[in-house]
Amino acid sequence: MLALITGATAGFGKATAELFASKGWNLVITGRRKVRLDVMEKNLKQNYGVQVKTLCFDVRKNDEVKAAIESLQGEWKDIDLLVNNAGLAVGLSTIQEGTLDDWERMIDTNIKGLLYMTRMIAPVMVARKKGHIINIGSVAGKEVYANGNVYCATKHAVDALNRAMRIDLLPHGIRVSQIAPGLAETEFSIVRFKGDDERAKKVYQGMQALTAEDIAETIFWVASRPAHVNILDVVITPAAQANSTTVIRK
Ligand code: NDP
Ligand code: 8X3
Repeated sequence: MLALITGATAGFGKATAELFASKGWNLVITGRRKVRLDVMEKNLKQNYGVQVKTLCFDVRKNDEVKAAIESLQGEWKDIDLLVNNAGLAVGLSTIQEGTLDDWERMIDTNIKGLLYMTRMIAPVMVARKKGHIINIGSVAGKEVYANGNVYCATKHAVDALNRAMRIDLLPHGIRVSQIAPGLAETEFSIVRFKGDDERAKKVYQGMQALTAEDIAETIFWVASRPAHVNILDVVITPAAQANSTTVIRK
């Protein structure tokens, strides 16, 4: 089995690559940080004896997405599972004070990047009459929270696209699923707060956040259901979180 995971250089994507490799899946891992991809390729091959290909590109740039996916030849084209994971939040501010560049980064990555990837890979799955697309949404795609405006909007778009893809791909035997996590400690908040580690740590203070491995296990569970089962949507939060705004902290 072959999985392509976007955003595999950190957080959920990295943990998912590790778990799938440990289960014997061959992988195409992608991201912008080439050194990290190269190190992962070497380690995954060495530790699990699986085949790994790296593709270094920016999901916001459709010409890069196209060139990267078109570079896959032979068996590498036959992707059984696409994990649309690459994404980010940038900034946390009111709509009247938001930074346009932050908004564009989120819209271009979380919505357009996911679409560019899907547009390249879904037709191959349709031709093969099989495949599975797992989209990484968020609790931010189920509700909105103060100052989360544009990030929440992008994840609501993922939520809508997940359901829309399910309808469009249904006649072609392709499964479509969303995982919608709550608070998970990865590089997510460091990116959101532009490298401010202290502010990032405070997001998870006094509570036990989800780990990247928790999400990887969920993705693996969804991907490994019997062929007649499709999991449409999984909302997963820490035990200490009820929704985006209700969190118990010690
Ligand atoms: P991380 O910051 O740890 O990882 C994000 C990954 O996305 C990195 O591998 C990064 O790779 C990649 N990425 C970001 N922008 C681009 C781009 N333009 N082109 C290619 N790759 C890109 O965050 P998480 O693992 O936490 O986030 C993964 C997904 O989960 C995101 O979609 C996020 O919105 C979602 N999510 C996160 C939650 C959390 O609390 N952590 C909760 C709910 C959802 P590189 O920088 O090398 O390009
Ligand atoms: C990430 C979870 O609550 O920080 O999507 O938006 S949250």
